[in-house]
Amino acid sequence: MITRELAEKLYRTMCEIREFELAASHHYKEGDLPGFIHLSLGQEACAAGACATLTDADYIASNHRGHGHCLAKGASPRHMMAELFAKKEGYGKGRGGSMHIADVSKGVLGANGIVGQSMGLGLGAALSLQVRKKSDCVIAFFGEGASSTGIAHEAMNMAAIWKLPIIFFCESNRYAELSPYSAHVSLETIAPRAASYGFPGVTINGEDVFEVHDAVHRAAERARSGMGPTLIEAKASRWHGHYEGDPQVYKTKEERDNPSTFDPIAFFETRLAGVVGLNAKELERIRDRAKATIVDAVQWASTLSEPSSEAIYEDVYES
Ligand SMILES: Cc1ncc(C[n+]2csc(CCOP(=O)(O)OP(=O)(O)O)c2C)c(N)n1
Ligand SMILES: [Mg+2]
Repeated sequence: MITRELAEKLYRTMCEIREFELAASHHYKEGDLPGFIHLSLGQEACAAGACATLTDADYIASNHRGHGHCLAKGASPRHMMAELFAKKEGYGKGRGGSMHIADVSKGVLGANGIVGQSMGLGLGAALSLQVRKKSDCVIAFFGEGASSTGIAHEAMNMAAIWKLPIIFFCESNRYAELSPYSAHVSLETIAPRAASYGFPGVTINGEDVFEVHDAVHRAAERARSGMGPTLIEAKASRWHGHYEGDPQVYKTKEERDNPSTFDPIAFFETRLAGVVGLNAKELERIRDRAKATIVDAVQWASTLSEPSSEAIYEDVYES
């Protein structure tokens, strides 16, 4: 059941993710952010809807396209932006960058540059919850490309055998790196793969934040009550290239020129807001606050200092 309060939260989170990603894109083009960044523009409803079902005691394991997951799970926009700007106050002290953001106090176990590893990491966290007899659960976020890796199948098999409290959340965003879905997946949907391990798999509209919330809420209840994993495949759309700066020559010109044909935020504004009685003025107020939060994060991050070169030897284990 989506209350008005929950709908406001879902919308605010989607707007914060959108503003964060637009700001990151802008500052990347300006040359302010070192390294690679992968943006989740167009996929905001997945992170917002899924994480709104969780508490701080639940965990998420994220992938290389993880800004939205971390924000939605409660990581600080300031400290995330500081990490992207490679500043000392960033989550990784400015040395990890976009793909290595973690905040254990919020249950964010880490973004991850190794495709598929969010599933292994999430599996370990779920086993730990089971051993400690907790009723919390884990979401492992991954892409449809990652769904064909060896670790994906090992993790799903083990989670099924041990009935671990984990939700395998696949953001099926039409591409894996530069390859379209049909070039690397033989099925029309990923969800039926769950059947081969004996647990439920569902395909949902990842652009409808209410639908995402509903599916993950059910899966979380199943996980918390000891019934084991669920695979959720959310069909979504990756607006930008694989990484910022990707010329996207593998997309049609039409797709490149109109990336926002499917817009989960516009869908919320035109179709979902009315269901819970949110009007245009209220939406504008929430959007403005989200924007102000990200403007503040960028301003804060850009004034901080970089780590010293000696800091590269800190936090390194010696044998
Ligand atoms: C183990 C491993 N193999 C290959 C890569 C290179 N790589 C980075 S992202 C990516 C595609 C991932 O596609 P998908 O899982 O659909 O996620 P998306 O980028 O679409 O969010 C690949 C092959 C990697 N980082 N790690
Ligand atoms: Mg993909």
